[in-house]
Amino acid sequence: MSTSSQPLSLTPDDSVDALCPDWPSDFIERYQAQGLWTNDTFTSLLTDQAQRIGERTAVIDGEREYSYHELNDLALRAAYGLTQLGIQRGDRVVLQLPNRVEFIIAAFGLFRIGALPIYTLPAHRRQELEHFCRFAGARAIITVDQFDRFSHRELARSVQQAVPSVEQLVICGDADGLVSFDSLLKKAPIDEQLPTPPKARDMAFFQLSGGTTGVSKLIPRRHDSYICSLRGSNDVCRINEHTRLLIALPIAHNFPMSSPGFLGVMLAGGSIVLAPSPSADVCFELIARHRVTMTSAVPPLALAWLQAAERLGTEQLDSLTLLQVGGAKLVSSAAKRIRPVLGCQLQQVFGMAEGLVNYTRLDDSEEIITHTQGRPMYPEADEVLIVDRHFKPLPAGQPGQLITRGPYTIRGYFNAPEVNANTFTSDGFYCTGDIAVLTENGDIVVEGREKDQINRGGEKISMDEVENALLAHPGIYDAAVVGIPDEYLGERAVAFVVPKQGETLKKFELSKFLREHIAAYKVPDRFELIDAFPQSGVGKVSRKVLREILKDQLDNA
Ligand code: OOB
Repeated sequence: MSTSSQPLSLTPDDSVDALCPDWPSDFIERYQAQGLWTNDTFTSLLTDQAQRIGERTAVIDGEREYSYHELNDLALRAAYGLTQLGIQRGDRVVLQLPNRVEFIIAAFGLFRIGALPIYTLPAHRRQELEHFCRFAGARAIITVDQFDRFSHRELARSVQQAVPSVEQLVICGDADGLVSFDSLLKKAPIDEQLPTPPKARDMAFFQLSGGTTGVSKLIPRRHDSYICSLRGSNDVCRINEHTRLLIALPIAHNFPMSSPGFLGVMLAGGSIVLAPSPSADVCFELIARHRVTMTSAVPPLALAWLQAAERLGTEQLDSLTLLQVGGAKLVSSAAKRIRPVLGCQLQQVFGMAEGLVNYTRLDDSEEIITHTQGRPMYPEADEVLIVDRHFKPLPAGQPGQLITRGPYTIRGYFNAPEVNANTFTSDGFYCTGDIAVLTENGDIVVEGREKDQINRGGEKISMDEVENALLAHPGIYDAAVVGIPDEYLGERAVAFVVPKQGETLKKFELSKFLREHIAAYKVPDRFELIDAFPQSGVGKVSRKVLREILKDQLDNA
């Protein structure tokens, strides 16, 4: 069991500023002097666009279309409505919404009052939401009535019962007696009715880490450093007001949010098209209907679209010039098929919610685009080192752990001093846990990982977290989760489960049990019931060694 996460819970009135590590002052001055950090905030970004290009289309969500002016107006209404619910500057608000415009309205509403959204995924379930609410002392949850045949409204209700800090629930769709999101939008406030807008150095929101210890850690992001990553991404990806970006991946994830994502496109004055599902049938149709120019996918989705192109043809993809693929390693054989089959350029994206994002460049050779995961968006400001076990930098060609520091890579997780001590070097480098090689040309090739995590087609699974969730089952004595290679997903999860004496466990019941507590993507693809874990000669083995032994057993079976 993990012991490294802080078992702390906050009340809504606790300030989180001191718990969000910041850059040292010499770095702050440097990034400001270099123009990497400016005085812009997400609030100023949207009001500027509303003034500059107010009539242009910002977002398309099904039959609904919003101009920048309308979006800004709705964000201000949401801000006012939220203050009327008692949400104030510095409050944490869990946002759990699928790809719909309310996500953007809610986020910009919260930014305007200086409240801090915590971006959860629609896949998250009770255990995850309760943890985020408790750990951050969230005052409210904003969610949807239902999505994918699951009632998020009831989930929010049960989380509220368990976590006293959660005073308000706001529901998009049928609110069933709770506060409806639409009701927040009734009044257009005048400036004096809203608190002072945020400043560039303020905290803006929390993203979630993939998680290596028991639970996802919260990633504190500030306006200035995050907008820096948008600008860099927009330059590399050549985003402009003609860009039409389709959001097929979950909008709350860092990739479709900021690489360059919907926020980058808003900064450039382009248009965003929200896809309710990533399936090829839905997305190809949206691409054709709205003349989409670019989109982003994880490798299994790109593979699914490659396959669908045989069935659906590619006439609908006429306008698409760029497909970004990232989140997990794209094998070069698949990379090579993107242009010939889908008729658009490929860009590989190797990024992380903690910061650093690497891109292949649009004018790179086909060889670099299909065989590497690119280079940092700011080659001068992003410090990237490949190091050995003693943190000694290695020369090009030699694999080692990638560590990084820069103007948009965090200096520490929220409220996690012990984890931070293990994950950041004393001079502030983030240790990614990724094993990579630098080519002579300076491009990064990801070769593997040394962190305790499974990357299931871009979705990150902490083995610790799943093991802990299994141990909550009354019939389970012990459990260990391992990742095994998979042609389609890159990796899949297998759980080894030791039942308590006299217990008979059914595999499908274990899967059902987990689904009630944690996100479905974390539920192992396969369960192996065994009588006891293998022992080593020298007493109890570490989790890491145990997982290795079990994996070998599978390989040799
Ligand atoms: C993105 O962010 P996260 O936070 O979900 O996951 C980060 C981790 C990386 O440390 C690495 O292990 C893996 O995901 N990863 C890749 C990869 N892109 C991410 N591994 C191999 N090849 C790639 N291209 O996944 C993320 C954030 C922003 C942009 C893109 C991806």
